[in-house]
Amino acid sequence: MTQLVILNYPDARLHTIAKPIKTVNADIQRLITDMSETMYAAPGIGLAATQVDEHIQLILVDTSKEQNDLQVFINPKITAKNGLQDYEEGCLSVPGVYETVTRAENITVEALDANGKAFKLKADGLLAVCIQHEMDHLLGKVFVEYLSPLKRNRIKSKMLKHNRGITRNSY
Ligand code: K2U
Ligand code: ZN
Repeated sequence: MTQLVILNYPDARLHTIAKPIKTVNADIQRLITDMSETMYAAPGIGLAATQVDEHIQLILVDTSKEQNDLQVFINPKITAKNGLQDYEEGCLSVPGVYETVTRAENITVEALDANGKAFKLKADGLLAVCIQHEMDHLLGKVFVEYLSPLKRNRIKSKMLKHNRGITRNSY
């Protein structure tokens, strides 16, 4: 298993639109394994392939307390949603930033699982928030884009300094 590098905002690659997966093969299953290791090590409760610079429609979610209930969504589509909920979100691509975002409270998601089998899931609460957050990544959208331009620009400046620090210390 390999831990993958997570892209940091405002890396332009985070705004790439992910392509559908045509065949769930061994390469995809290897990526799922590597992404799960990366997510649990972060630690995080979700991760999109976009964040590890793989621009295909694949997201992982694990909102369980014991972090032992990995859910894989390939080519996910939201087919129904209702209600609204506010949640203070974070993002592994924007470390140290937590801001409230409003999203649908209840969603129905249709996707393929890690074996390529189609399934439908009804989700609410944190699971619904996390799935919507990850699916935004597949559209090239980072959660800070829901914030005011003033807040977003402050976060961008903070992240540019943070990223410079990482680059400087990596030699
Ligand atoms: O996309 C990511 O960076 C993964 C997020 C998923 C997430 C964001 C907001 C709300 C729920 C899930 C990371 O797991 S951020 C870490 C985190 C963990 C628990 C609750 C909120 C944020
Ligand atoms: Zn994120």
